[in-house]
Amino acid sequence: MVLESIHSPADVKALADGQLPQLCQELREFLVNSLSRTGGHLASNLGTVELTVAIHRVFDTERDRLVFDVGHQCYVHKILTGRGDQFSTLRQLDGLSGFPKPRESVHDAFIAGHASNSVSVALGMARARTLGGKDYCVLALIGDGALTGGLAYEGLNNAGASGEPLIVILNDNGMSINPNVGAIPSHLARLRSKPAYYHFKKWYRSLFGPRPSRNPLYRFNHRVKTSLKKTLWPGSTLFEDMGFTYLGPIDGHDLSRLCDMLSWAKELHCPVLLHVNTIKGKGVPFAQRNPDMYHGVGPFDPETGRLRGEGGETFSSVFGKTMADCARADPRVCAITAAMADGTGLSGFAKAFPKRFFDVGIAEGHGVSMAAGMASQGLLPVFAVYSTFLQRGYDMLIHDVALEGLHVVLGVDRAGLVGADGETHHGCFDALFLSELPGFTVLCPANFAELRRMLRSALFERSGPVAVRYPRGGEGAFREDTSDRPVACLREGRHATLLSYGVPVNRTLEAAALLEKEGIEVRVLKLNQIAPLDLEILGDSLEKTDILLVLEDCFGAGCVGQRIAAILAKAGRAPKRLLLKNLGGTFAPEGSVSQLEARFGLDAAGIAGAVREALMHEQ
Ligand SMILES: Cc1ncc(C[n+]2csc(CCOP(=O)(O)OP(=O)(O)O)c2C)c(N)n1
Repeated sequence: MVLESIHSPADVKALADGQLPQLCQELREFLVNSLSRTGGHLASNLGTVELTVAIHRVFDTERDRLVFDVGHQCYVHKILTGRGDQFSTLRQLDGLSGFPKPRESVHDAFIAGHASNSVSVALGMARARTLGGKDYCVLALIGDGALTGGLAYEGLNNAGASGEPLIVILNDNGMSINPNVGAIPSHLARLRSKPAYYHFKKWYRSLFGPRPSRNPLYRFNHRVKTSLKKTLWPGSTLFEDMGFTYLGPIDGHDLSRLCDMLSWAKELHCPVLLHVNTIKGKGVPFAQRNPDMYHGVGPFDPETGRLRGEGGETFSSVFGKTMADCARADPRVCAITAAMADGTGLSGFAKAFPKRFFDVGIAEGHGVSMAAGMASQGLLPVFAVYSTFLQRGYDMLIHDVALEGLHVVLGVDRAGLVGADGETHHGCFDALFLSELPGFTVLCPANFAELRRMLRSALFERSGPVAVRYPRGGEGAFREDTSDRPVACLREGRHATLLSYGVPVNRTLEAAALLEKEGIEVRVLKLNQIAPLDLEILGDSLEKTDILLVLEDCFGAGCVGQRIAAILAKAGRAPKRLLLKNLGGTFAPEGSVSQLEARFGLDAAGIAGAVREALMHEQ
């Protein structure tokens, strides 16, 4: 076993060339076996095995800075940098993160999770290096999917013109999570079909010996050739036009070619874009056949790839079906996704209404603005987007949607704690930032029936911007549809009032049941609408007990509880004791939702404990 001897990148460098194919084979086996137990991002990592090995052969990630885009493809890097033995804890509470984390290892240059920022971050590092008089290399590893995000172009535009030595490795597999969309993939496909250009460049370079970029004649010729080519041959690549030296496209599974090209890119000392073609899911038939399905998976059978324990209705699937029903009823209804058709439950809609379905790529800001344009012309656009990625579209929500009060509907998926993806992915801000926007209505279903009703109401009964926010996964024990009221009383009690919204209502009811056994009677209130929120909506429902406890799986500053406290204080109607239980000021780590709820005291035991404590203070 070659992999057993690898504990650090130095061990990778020490291997003979002939051992590398074996290492790659063992890495793939390791990924399949390990992820079959824990789940994780399988297909993207299988596709970047050779590329990651080659990076570690040529660069020193302790000194050089390797910036991953999204970072879901960092597993092989983690294995080669001494973290293989922690893979049984991948994406679990206090375990190994599924994304790069500088806190975890010196080899992880930067945090990642959200797409398209790697070139900007890498340029910042390159500038710091140059200003500091240092000479380490800076690399950004970005996929063709991430290249659909506008931020990537802001980075490329600036980096190309900067002249800063920096290497952007474009991992082009033709896939985002689903097949990639838009004009850029077509541009890349055209480049892919012209390997002759690369072969010519390689031959020309070989004329100048083993280290051509040290040869002044080569450097001079390179500059003349680049400017001549730009003037005389307009068919250059987008990247060359932006100031990059473009290398490739090369086969991303050919190790010796990868090492050769990475060394060349390193020698060039300028902004370089290395175009690498890879196959997502490479080497594992079931993943290679269905790379979208094995992009991110739960546990599966390592032989057949059959997923274990998946299936069943989720908030996303109910959302998708309701959207299709609404589209059937009204031809103005359109659906938008930012590269998350499967994740947001819209695949069925896409098949049934291809003309009214728009995948904009990883471009959440654009998705919001496009929805605003559609709404301004009388359509009924619904942008289905994960809470965490909607953060990318905040200015567009303010400027393009809220200012004109346009009737854009947001399906805010993965609101609240999401589990294994961890701190970059929890949907813990939308309840705060959407509620702050003038004219926005924010609805919070706690079960499927409420989601169906609230989505219909958002589309057909309300005006202005409306967000319907719902969590990852399925519904809990609470199934009653209370969506006809802004505030619903689920249970009466005289000792304290518990207020929550969305699926945390389940935990609140469980806590009430626990307390009842001890003779403590709590009222349970459920907010169906967290914005707008005023005294009229809240009524006198919060004043029936001396103690009010507001429970939320979002950040503390600006949370619903704080807004309620301000409303009640202003009216001189604050309860004797008002307690807010939420995530406070911390980023929640990875872990199952129930583990995280317990950690933040938002599980039934934690809530019951908080009530007992509040009652003790009252005595
Ligand atoms: C801003 C943002 N939107 C959406 C996502 C969800 N997402 C994670 S990976 C991915 C596809 C990335 O495709 P690509 O960069 O080509 O990498 P590949 O998985 O194909 O290697 C998407 C859409 C994200 N991480 N960040």
